[in-house]
Amino acid sequence: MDVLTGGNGNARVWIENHPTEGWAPGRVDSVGSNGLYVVVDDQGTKFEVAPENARQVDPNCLRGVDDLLSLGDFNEGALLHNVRSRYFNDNIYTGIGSPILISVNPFQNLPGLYTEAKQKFYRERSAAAGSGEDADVPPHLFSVAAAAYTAMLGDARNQSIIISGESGAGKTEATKRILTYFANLQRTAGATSEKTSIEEQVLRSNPILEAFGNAKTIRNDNSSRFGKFIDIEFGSSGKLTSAKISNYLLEKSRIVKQQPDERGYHAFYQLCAGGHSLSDIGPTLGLRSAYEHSYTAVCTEIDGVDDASMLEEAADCMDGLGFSKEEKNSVFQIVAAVLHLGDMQFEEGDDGSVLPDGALTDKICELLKVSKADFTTTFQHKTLEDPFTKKIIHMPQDPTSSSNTRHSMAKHLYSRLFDWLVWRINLSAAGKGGGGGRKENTKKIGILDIYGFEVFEWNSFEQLCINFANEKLQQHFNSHMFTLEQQLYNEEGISWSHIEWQDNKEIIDQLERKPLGLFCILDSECLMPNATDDTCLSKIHSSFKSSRVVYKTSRFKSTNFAVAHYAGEVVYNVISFLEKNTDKLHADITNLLKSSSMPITRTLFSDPRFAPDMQAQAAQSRPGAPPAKRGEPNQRAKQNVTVSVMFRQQLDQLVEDLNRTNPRYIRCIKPNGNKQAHEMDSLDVQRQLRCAGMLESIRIRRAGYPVRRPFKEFFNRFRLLCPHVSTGRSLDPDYKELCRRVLTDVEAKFQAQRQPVEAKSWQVGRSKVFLKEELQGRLEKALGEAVKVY
Ligand code: AD9
Ligand code: MG
Repeated sequence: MDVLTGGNGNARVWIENHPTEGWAPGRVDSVGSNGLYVVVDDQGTKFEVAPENARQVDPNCLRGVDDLLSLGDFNEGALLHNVRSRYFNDNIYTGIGSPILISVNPFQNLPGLYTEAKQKFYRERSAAAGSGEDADVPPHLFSVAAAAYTAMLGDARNQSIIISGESGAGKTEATKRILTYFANLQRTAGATSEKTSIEEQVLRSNPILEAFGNAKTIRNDNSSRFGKFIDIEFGSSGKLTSAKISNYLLEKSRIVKQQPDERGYHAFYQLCAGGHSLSDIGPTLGLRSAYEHSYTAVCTEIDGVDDASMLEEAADCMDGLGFSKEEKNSVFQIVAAVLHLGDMQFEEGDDGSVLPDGALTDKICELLKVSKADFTTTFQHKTLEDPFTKKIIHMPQDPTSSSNTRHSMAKHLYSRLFDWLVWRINLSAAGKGGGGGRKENTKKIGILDIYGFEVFEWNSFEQLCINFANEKLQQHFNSHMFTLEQQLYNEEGISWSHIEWQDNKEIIDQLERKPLGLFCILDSECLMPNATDDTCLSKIHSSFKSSRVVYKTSRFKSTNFAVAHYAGEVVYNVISFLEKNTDKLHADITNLLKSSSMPITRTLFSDPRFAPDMQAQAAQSRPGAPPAKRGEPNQRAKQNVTVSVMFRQQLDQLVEDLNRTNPRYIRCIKPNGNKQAHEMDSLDVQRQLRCAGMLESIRIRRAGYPVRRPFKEFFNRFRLLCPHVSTGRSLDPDYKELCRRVLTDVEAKFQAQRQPVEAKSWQVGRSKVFLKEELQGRLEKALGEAVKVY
C-alpha cells in the first residue's frame, strides 16, 4: 500500500500554495471520493492534494538543517520551511552548499552571535580545513568571510562576497560584520592594533558613508541609497594592507524631495541637530532645527536615533581618517549650503527672477565662497546660445525656472560631495605609500553591498537602473552556479550534456541591446531637442510591440510601460525619465561654483573625477592623466553621457571584475514588513527567495543530478531494497561497487514492474552517487513499502 494512504498518520506531504505559509507540511488524512488526498496542516485546516503533486517531506526539513543540500528533498517547500523553522529558533543563517548563505534579518540583537570568540572559532576552523570550507561548522557570515580569506591565501584568485536582498533585509549590517571580521583578523590572531592602523581606518569609513549616503525610507530607517563595492587588499602574509570603496548611483531626487514618512540624507538632520556645536564653524552655518528647513521639514526624527551624537561620530571618524580641519569644515559648509538652497524663494522681476531674502543669499554665498553678484545672476538669467546666430544670449528666468536651477545646484553639490567623500576615505584607507596597495603580490576580497530588486507603487528611472543591476548580478549568479555544477560533474567523472536552465539573457538583451534596447531609446531621446517623456514612451511602445519582456500595460495609466524582470513584472512610470537620465547641469552653475574660493567646491565642479561634464575637456588638456579605475568618475565617459550610460559602464566593469573572482553569495531576507523579531510573512519570504534566484539555483541543480549521497550513506540507507547485495565479511567494503549493484538491481526491478526508470537517472561518481530527484523519490517510496513488509 502507498505510504501516503497507509493511514499511519505520520506521512508528511507538502501542501503547495498554502494561503498563509506558501508551502506547509501536512499529514495525509484520507483519500477523497475524487481520488485526491485530503491533507491536514498543523493548524487543522484541510486541503486537497492531487496524488501526483504529493511530494513527501524530508523529516530533517521539519527540524531545519544547516545546509539545504544535505536534504534529499530539494524543492521550494523544503527551502522555505527550513529557513522558516530555523528563523523561529534564532538560527538566522542557512547554507545552500558552500557558495550561498541565506541570512534572515532577526530584527533583534542576538546575544553572542558576533563575538570575537565566534570570529576566532570560524577563523581557526577554516584555516584547519585547508580549502577554507569546513562543512561541519554552523552557517554564519563569519564562515563565509573565513572561507573567502583562507581560499584567497591558498588560491591565486581574488575572492568576492556578493550581498544582496531587498531594502531592510540586512545587507549593510552583514557588510559591517564582515568588515569587522577582516579588520579583527590580526587582532584575534594575537597581533595588537594601533589607532592609526589600516584596520581602524576601514572601520571608520562606515559612519561617514552612512551619514551621507543613508536615509530613512518607509522600508528601512537606515536605508543605503547608493551601492558600494569594497575591495580589501591583503599582503602576501595575509595582513590587511588597504581598502578601496567604489560607489554606485546615489539617489539624487531624495536630496530635494522625499515621499511621506521618509527623510533626506541623515547628514542633513545631524547637522541641524548638532551642527551648532561644531568647533570653528558651528555658529557660521546658520542652521535652524530640521523642521524649519524646506528640504528636511517633512519628517524630522527617527525613533531611537540621536542625530546630534551621530554627527559627532561621523566628525570623529573624519578626524581619525586624517581629514584636515579645512576639509571637514568644508564638507559641513557645503551640506549647510544645500539646506539653505532649499529655502530660497523667488519672485517675478522685470528682468528675470529676484531673490527677496538678502540675508539668505549672503549666507549661501558665504558658505560656498562665491561672489554674491555672480550667484544672483545665475538665478536671474540663463546663458544660452542662439541656435541660428550662434550668439550668446541671457534669457531671463521665471521663478519656476530659478527654483529648478536651485534644486539642480543642490543635487549636484551634494552628490558630488558624496563622490568626493568616498575618494577622500579611499585616500586614507589606501595604506602606507598611498598607492592603494598596487603592489604586485597583494590579493583581494571584494564585498558588494548593492540595492536589491525593488518594486514600489510608483517606479521611476532609479528603480529601472537598480532592477537592471539586479538582472546583471542574477545572470552572473546563474552562470556561476551553472559553471560550478559542471565543475563538480567533471571532478566526479559524471557525464552530462543536457542541463538546461532559465537564463535572463533575453531581458538583459532587450534592455541594453544596441541600437534598439530600452536604455538606448531613452539615451537617444535625451539627445533630441523636442523630446519629452511622452515621445520616449511611444518610441518604447513602438519598438517593443511584440516583445514578451517590455510591453504596454492596458490596466495602467498611459504613462506606463512594464518590464518582465526575472524576479517579476515591474510597471515603470516614464514621467521624469528624460530629466533624470540627462541630469544636465547648466554651465552657469558650473561656472559659478568653479569660481568658488573654497578648494573642495572648486574641485567638485572642475576636477573631472567628480565633474563628469569636465571629462572631455580634461581628456584633451591632461594627456598624462592617471589610468581609469572602476568606480572613479573620471573613467565614466565622454561629455554629454547620460546617467544610464555611466551606470551601465560601471556595472559592466563590476561584472567583469566579479568574473575574475571566486564569488560567494549572501542572500539577505526580510522576514516581515513590521521590523519585528520572531514574525514571518511566509508568502513574502517565498517571493524574496524567488527574487534572490534561489529557485533558479534549485532549477539548475534539478536539471542535473540534484541528489548526491556519499557511497556509504547511500548503501546503508537503501540496502534493504536488495538484501542479496551485501558487504559480506569485508572490513573495508567497496561501497562504490555496492551502490552500483543496488542501483542496477533496483532499476531492473522497476523495469520488471513495467515502471521503468528514465534513462540516465543515476550515475556513480568518484565519491558519491548522483541521482535525479524522481528516482530518489521512488527509492524512498520503495523503501517505505519494504519497511512495512518486513
Ligand atoms: V537597504 O537596501 O540599504 O534599505 P539593508 O542594507 O539590506 O537595507 P540594513 O542592513 O540596513 O538593511 O538592516 C536594516 C535594519 O535591520 C538594521 O538597521 C538593524 O536594525 C536590523 N538588522 C539587520 N541585520 C541585523 C542583524 N544581523 N542583527 C540585528 C539587524 N539586527
Ligand atoms: Mg543598506
